[in-house]
Amino acid sequence: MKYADYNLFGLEDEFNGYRLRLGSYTGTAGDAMTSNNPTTVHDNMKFSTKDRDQDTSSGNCASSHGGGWWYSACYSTQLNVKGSITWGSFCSGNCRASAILIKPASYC
Ligand SMILES: [Ca+2]
Repeated sequence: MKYADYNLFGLEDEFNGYRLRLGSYTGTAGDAMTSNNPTTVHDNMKFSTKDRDQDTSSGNCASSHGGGWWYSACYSTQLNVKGSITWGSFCSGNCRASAILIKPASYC
């Protein structure tokens, strides 16, 4: 079992496509959400679904890869696909389970 902890998890509003804003990473799974590769990064990407393509690909990543996520073109992590969970170099479609835990925090 491994984990990735981001000290901030924020989403912009609907007008801004529910763009993901992550803070600093600590953990053991690797920082697969904030890749320097613009085709696989997730931080600062809008949320795309099959019927609302907001990714940076010419295609539709949500249609091609099993559903909604903060795609670029397309992904290095994918936690939303049953039987095909991927996290960077840690696992490629063969992680058994994932959980996203979010704790409310106050802004200063
Ligand atoms: Ca697209």
